[in-house]
Amino acid sequence: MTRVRRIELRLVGLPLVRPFRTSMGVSTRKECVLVRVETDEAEGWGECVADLEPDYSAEWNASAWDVVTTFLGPALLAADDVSPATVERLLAPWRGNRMAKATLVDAVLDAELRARGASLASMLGGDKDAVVCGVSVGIADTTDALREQVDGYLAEGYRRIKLKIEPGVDVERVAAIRKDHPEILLSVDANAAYSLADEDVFRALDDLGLLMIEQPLHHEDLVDHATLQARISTALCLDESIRSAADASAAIELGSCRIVNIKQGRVGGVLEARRVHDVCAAAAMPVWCGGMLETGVGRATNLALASMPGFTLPNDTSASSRYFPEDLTDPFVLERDGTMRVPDGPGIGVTPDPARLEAATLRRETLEL
Ligand code: SMG
Ligand code: MG
Repeated sequence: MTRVRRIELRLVGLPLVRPFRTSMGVSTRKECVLVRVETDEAEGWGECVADLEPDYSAEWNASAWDVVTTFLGPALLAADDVSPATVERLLAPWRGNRMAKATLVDAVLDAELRARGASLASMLGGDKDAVVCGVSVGIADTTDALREQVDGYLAEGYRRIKLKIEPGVDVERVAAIRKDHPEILLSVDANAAYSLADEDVFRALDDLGLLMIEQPLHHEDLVDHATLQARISTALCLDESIRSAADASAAIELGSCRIVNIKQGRVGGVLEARRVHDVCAAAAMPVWCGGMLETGVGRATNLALASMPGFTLPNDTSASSRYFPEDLTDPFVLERDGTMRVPDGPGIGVTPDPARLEAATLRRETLEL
């Protein structure tokens, strides 16, 4: 029987090394909720993938903060036994809010693993000690500016380039990069900016030898994606539309995609992410680990997840230097061969540097037994 004694929330802010533009808008800084739980046995860390605005999903930093402090946190503090086996059930009475729930699930899991001295990767049955990394490149002002960024990332060793696209800034840009680099793994991510009426765009992209087209249609759609997948030969990958293992099963059944992007924060934490992985593995559907511009805490979690056997495509697990002048943890570094080491210490294997954490903290609150 393990109790949660204390839950510390912090809103942290970090500048980004360069603005990140997607079809949803431009991000110039990272702000997210970090949670530290103290159980009878150990401390555990969780990072919320919600952002400054409810654009990628309905959740955002203030909603995550509110639902943790008002409902989810008090429920954990009141429970007699909080463990990886019980935590999801304790949070289940409240619907949705998967990003907020993920933060607590991951923190409880981290604490339990730290107490046992086991790494998250080993608990998940990871079969690699390093994972292959890609990089997600924001929409640039000009094709030449995009070229320069892509060339820089390829020189660093990234093994897959993903270009963000939006209506009007798509085929021509992608074709230019494909012409420069006929052999690389190249994909695009639309963040739900298109509809079935954009068939010409999809037909043109279909000729560019892309690894995948990520989330072209509505952020909750499965049916139109199935229609589109039947019309083009390039694999569709779903990101926003997959909020659970049940969604993944439905997507498989409907033929909505041929690849799944797993973000543990989007599906309610690492335990549900493992179920998404398992559902996909049973259907021989390749998966890869997406990113939400996480600090080192979330990155460590993602690397452990990506070490699982079904993660066979390059992941959006880029180096700390791709995101931040200075990360909250020791920086994650890209190896020359385009891989990144999976942390092997207890739990997620990293903790924030106390001074950097303090300097980045914008707001804090502690919930106690
Ligand atoms: O963490 O490297 C990263 C970012 C990867 O493109 C990325 N994420 O839809 O996959 C996606 C986006 C969502 C974040 S936009 C704020
Ligand atoms: Mg995406």
